[in-house]
Amino acid sequence: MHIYFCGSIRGGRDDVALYQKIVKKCQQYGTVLTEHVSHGHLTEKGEDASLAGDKAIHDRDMTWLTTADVVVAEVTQPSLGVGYELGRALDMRKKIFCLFRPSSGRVLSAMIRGAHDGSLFHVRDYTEDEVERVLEELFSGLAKN
Ligand code: 6IA
Repeated sequence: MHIYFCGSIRGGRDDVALYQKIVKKCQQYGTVLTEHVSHGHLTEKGEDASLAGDKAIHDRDMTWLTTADVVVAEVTQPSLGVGYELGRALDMRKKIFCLFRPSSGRVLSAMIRGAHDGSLFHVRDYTEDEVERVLEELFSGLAKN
């Protein structure tokens, strides 16, 4: 299974440790195409900007998204890029799971929570200590379908 993980980069890297946990767990179920999103050395400042530039990043990510079987997004830290990826993924009729932590004190965008349809697009509230169990549930549900 090809898994496309979305997490904030230029939107802010506060949750990068959690992204690492999510990617590690997802790797038990398949290949995570976007493992780099969880890399600790990647900062929002752009020191790691690819020499090829933003267009190359965008085009490569869209190619990966096209090949993905499922999209997992941590959406607590607001990110324009993640929102864009989710819209494009929905247009591609991908199965999408958004994970949000209400304990952050943030309120999730209505354009993400309101997209929940219980079929292709899922929004799941969770706490950090249950992240692995939530992912187990999600992937076992996928296996049944
Ligand atoms: O707007 P954001 O940067 O927060 O968007 C984050 C999302 O866009 C992630 O889910 C990634 O899949 C994608 N993305 C954004 N930037 C990159 C990137 N390098 N490499 C791969 N995917 C990316 C940019 C590094 C940057 C710090 C210069």
